[in-house]
Amino acid sequence: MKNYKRYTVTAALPYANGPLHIGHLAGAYIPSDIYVRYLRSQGRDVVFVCGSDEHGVAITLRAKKDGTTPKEIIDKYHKKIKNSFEEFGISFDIYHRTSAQIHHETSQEFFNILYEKGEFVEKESDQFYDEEYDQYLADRYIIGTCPNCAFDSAYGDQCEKCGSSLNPTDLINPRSVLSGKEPLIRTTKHWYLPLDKYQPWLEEWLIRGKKNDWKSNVYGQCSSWIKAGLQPRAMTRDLDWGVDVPLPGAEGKKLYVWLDAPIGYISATKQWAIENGKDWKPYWKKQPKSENDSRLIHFIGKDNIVFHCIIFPTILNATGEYILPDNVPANEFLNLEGDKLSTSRNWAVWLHEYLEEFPNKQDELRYVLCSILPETKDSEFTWKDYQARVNNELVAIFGNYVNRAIVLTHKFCNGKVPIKSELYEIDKEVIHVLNSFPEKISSALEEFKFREALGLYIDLARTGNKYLAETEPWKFIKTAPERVDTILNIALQIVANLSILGEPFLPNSSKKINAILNCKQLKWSDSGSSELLKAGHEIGEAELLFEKVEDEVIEKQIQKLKSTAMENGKETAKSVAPQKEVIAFDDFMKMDMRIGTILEAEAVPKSNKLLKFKVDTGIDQRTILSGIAKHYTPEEMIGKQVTVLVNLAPRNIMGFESQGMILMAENSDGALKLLQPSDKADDGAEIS
Ligand code: B3M
Ligand code: ZN
Repeated sequence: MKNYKRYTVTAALPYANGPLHIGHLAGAYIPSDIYVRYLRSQGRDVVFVCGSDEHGVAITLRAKKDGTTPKEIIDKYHKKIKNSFEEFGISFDIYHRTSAQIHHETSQEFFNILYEKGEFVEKESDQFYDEEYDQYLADRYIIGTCPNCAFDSAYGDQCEKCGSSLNPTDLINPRSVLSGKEPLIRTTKHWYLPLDKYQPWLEEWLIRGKKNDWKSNVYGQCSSWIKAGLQPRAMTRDLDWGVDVPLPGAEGKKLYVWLDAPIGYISATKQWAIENGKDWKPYWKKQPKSENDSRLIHFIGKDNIVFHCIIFPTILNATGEYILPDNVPANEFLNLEGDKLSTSRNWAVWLHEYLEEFPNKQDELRYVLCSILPETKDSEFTWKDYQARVNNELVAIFGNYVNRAIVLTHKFCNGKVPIKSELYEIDKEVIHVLNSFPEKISSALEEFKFREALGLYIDLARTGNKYLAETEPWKFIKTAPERVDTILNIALQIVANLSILGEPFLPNSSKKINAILNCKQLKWSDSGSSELLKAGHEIGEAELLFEKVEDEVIEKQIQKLKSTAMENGKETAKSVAPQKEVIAFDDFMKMDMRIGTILEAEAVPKSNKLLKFKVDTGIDQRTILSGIAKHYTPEEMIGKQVTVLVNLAPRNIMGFESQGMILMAENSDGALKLLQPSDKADDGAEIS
């Protein structure tokens, strides 16, 4: 585990165009905060920066939607977002904003460095234009169908569904967000970053250099993007909101938001340095060889991978002066109750609302979200799972253990840490296990495996519970009080360790434990020890760390979401299942799908779901079973043409061999629909 001289940790700058929800926390902010708290606890030199992303079309569109100005939007939401982060203990060293003067200056400096080095290519190009609004259409002003995943509301610069980075002209059926009409094409001049020129460098630095270090979901997206061949990308826009292009004759041109936003990490660090009497350069600029030991880590969500792993490093590298990201442990998406989180559909658990409805329960949400972080694939938040994890893990294991150790100490040892005398085998064993926890949790955190690290942390509380259950000190307080003292001394040392090791995950609970133990926050390096609390030390009163979540509390949240779904004209909360993991084209080609005709159909004895068919697949006639008896009768199926996956391994179902699968579409209400050719097709016609 390499110990760097200093750490620059960034978390994605949230657009100041709306409040934060649990998806934001689960994407970049809880992982980054855990990582930084852990580093700080080890006494390492860390700067943790973030801020509001206040430019770009996301802001101007929100202003247009709300009938106000971009300035009013960013002032409103910058404040709201900053407050949510503070409330949830996301411990940035600075939460800055890209509308600040220092950021405009820093971004323009970057542009000038690259411009003067001749890194940009000045080019006239066709740009979508909305005649009705007399406006060029860049980024989120233009939507259309994603050429990669067919998502029908992909933006002009990226597809939020599959994460692809796009040029507006890549979109199928492009439409202006302003007028809703198909846009015109007009030529306009912009300054392009010739990413194709940096392809060899990226193949070396990323494809070969990061293969073993970066998470597979991140590395995979980057390598497929690079291998597809990098294209020049415009780094300026025709907009009236953003950082001015610092060139004569460039009136009306702004820097592309994804050029200026990542530079926001640097301008935030500059501002932090000013406010704290520090030098920002060692955290970002290459230092003399001996000194050049800064680790830059970007925490983001998967839709920002390309910008943080390819475009921003290319810009940093092109200046020749900056360090490059050592790792970008991007998370995938968090979904909510079977549907994608959506600001526009109000399908979210908003942080400011959670804080109102669950006062002082930030650690509970930190815990649940950390337990389900979408570290390598999308994951799901449900209120039932929230209740189960709080009640069965935080209350029943962690909180219960701490409370037992404290209550027993007050009951049998007058509220003082008792003397530890002769150690039995079981004591030596639990002390040995305790010694191993810091290293195990550290290793997981150093590899950005936050779910695993949290699971290990709760195992320490389980270890404590098991120790008390097996030693049962309450049984021999009269016969062997010194034995009771030894057991409770060790139990209290475990509690003290839970405070140190838990601080990155559950900072408030850690503080509460310190108050109960009447001791100050100890350092990570102290953890693992069974000598943290000295005999005779007076502890504080017992206090429950967590409360059970009652059914009605959860039911209220679920009903709130359902009514939101109804307002959105959705009969049920579920609408569209989230997309599965992206697959390679070759994987798709392994499937052999054909058109077939149903020759015979009958119900399957003892089953109310299955129908048994004889299908003419054009290749042969074969038996296929399908779970559609609740949706179609045997009679109505005969003669229908269907889509068949013919090369699926045969399966034995209710005593019959089913040789393939009839493909169906499932509505959100569970209704099954046959996939049929639009008109008569040949049996055996191949589908691709
Ligand atoms: N503002 C977040 C987003 O795409 C974007 C991140 C910028 S980090 C420099 O929602
Ligand atoms: Zn897509």
